[in-house]
Amino acid sequence: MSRDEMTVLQNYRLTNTVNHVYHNVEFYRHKMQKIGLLPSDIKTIDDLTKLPFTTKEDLRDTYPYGLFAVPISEIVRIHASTGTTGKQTVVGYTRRDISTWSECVARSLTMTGVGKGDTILVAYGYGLFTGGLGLHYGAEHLGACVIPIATGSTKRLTTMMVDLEATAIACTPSYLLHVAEVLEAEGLLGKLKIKAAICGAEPWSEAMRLQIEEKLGINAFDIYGLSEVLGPGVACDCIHHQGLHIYEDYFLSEVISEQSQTPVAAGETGELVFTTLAKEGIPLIRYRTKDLTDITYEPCECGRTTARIGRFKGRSDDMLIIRGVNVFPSQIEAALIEMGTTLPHYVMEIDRVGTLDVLELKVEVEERYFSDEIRKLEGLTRQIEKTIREAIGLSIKVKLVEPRTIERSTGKAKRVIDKRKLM
Ligand code: DLL
Repeated sequence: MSRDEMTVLQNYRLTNTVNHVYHNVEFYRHKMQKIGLLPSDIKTIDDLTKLPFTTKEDLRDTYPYGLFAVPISEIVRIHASTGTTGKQTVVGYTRRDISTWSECVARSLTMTGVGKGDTILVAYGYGLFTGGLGLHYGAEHLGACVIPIATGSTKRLTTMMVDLEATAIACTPSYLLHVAEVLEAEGLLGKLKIKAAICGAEPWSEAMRLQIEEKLGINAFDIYGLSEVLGPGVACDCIHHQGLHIYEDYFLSEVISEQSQTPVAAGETGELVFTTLAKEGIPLIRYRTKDLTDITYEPCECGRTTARIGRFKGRSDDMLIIRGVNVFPSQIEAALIEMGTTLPHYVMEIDRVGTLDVLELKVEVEERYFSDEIRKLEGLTRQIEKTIREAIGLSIKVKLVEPRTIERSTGKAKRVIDKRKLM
């Protein structure tokens, strides 16, 4: 589809969505009335910025059904956010929404080369989290054979991977690295038929993606999504790995400056904002994701003309401010992986000692470092401290720990323990 054709479709769908929320969601009607805006004032996507933003807090304040635009009798599925703070947020899907979602996931899988004839292990959590069922329906829609292994036993997963000759796997990237280690320890790496991994649900660096590809001898793809907007399948990268293609016929995207709340220039980093264009259950207007990325409208080498978002820098609410310096966990991850001397498992602990914030990075290294002379371990520790200091502009304390001492997660990895917030 050309950009002009896409714009025509987006204009049409935006006006429909605005009418839908104005007439069916009191929250939006009030918000629009407050600024004297009528649905007829929104004629094209150029009018988008006239519309107010929606935030996660709005979803919480209207919990559970305040932003639903259809009666509950039209809803066929509920999911809820997995957030660790605050009240849960609940989202609902009509039959058509489920079909749109499956189509978006099917498009994503097609980009990764997965289709009919493939056997895919879906190792995301099933349940209120959107990962499991989202990937499941999308893969079935394509005609692929789904193994709904979910989360739980890594041993069962590695056995099924080999015995059932799975050709693709979908799970979080941090968990896949753990699975790769287990496969290696079991001597199973050479027995795999896996060709693609569809990873997402948490920030991960390009260095980590390449590490997964190398360890498993596969292609690793980045799939993005959030439950408020849909679930997995809002965007995904193609074989060229030059950003994630957004399904712009369903999601109108903006990247804005958090401070000025106005669009940043193409290529500049800002907060991603989505307006859903075809959702019935919970249509969202200018939803602020807090996810930080950049956007390009340049056509991709693969031939797709849709906008692409860059690898995520993290979330604005994951950004740590330590002694006045802004730090993203992904910067530390990229520096560690680039060094190549540690294992990919780490956790950051931030504490306040007196009035000073201290960041301690615990990172796993191979067993042999602990049997070598203590001098070598100390040398490596200083080297990592120096590399990270140069990467983030802040001195930190590094503690090297033995393999498998940092807790593994089968879902989203917990990389940060901020003891300052716990006090
Ligand atoms: O994590 C949906 C999902 C499931 C996406 C499976 C991909 C695969 P939530 O639990 O609502 O939904 O969390 C959404 O996770 O706002 C991002 O901060 C983060 N996130 C999701 N995918 C990526 C990704 C699912 N590929 C939140 N890269 C989002 C970086 C991601 N962060």
